[in-house]
Amino acid sequence: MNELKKELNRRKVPSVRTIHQKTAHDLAEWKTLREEIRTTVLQEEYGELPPVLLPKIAVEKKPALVENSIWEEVTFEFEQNEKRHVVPTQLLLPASVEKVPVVVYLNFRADVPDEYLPAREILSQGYGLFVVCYTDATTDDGDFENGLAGLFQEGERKPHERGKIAYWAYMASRMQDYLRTREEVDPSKIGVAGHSRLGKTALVAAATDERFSFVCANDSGCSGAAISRGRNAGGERLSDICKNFPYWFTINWQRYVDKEDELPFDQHHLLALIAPRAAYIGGATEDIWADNESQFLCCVAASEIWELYGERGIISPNGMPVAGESRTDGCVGFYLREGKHFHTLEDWNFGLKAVTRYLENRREKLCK
Ligand code: GTR
Repeated sequence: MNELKKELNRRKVPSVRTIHQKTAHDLAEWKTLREEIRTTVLQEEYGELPPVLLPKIAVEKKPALVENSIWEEVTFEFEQNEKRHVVPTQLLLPASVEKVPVVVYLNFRADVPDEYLPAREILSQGYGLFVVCYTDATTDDGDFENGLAGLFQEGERKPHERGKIAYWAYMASRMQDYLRTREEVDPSKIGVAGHSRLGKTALVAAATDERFSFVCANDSGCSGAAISRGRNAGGERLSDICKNFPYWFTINWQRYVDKEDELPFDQHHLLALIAPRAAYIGGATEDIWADNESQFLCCVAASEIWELYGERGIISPNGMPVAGESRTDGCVGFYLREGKHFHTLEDWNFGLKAVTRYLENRREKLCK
């Protein structure tokens, strides 16, 4: 661990307990400071999520994907300022005598199963899935007049106003609202997952909605789970992401291009907003762009906040995992798969194994 702390110092990564020259020394102080951290991260990077709307819901049954499960198409109809937007989602639940855990999954496509979504295998592990194609919420471009963005954005975006990631995260929270109305679902076991830009989105959803009890963020990289300061060669930097995808973020985020040292926070502050709930971060060996070391360091740097809660953060006495290994015995974890930028069954298995262990341990604790 000492080597890791040295690397964090070398990169001048600020303590996760500190922002704007204020430091939280204990849990009570953290609970106050975290609100300032959340406000700052949103103001500078993603934007505040829109106010909660109560959509009209329509449910249509579909043929089950596997035996002993249900599949329903759940349609959300949002209305605001005399504008309407409809988002189709897919709910798949395994039959069970007990209430089931469910993963809200933001995907690039509406298909179930999908190359990123081995739905049969996930259901067979006892997890339900609630899936949305992210562009059905609002498009992945600089147009803020369509979909959910069109319901809320008034005129030109101001520097602190939300980018697209905040809208996608908002959709995940509205899906959670609906899940909590379903008696088959255990409301204390609803999590959120995503890959790449949607891994970033899953982190924002979990950081802003405390009802999510776990998050799995796969290959989320720059402006996701990777520390921005002192990036490794070949890793995506703010200059890249702000040039290619400025609309994912606030306009404020551009101010830190090539000035990462001036950031009042780093991505471990985002991760720490999820404490004391579970956060599992996935990387792939050939995904240099997402910078695995920076993602792993983020887990290490955020972990002390879990310790303030009396929980374990990342447990990794021997440093970073090698390919095929996971460090997921704590409430924060990192796993590394061999191969390219992708959301594979192996990633899902790493993540769900960690989540299952977390949920079981938590139950044991509650029973004591
Ligand atoms: C890349 C982007 C990454 C990642 C990825 C994706 O081009 O630079 O940060 O988000 O797209 O979402 O597919």
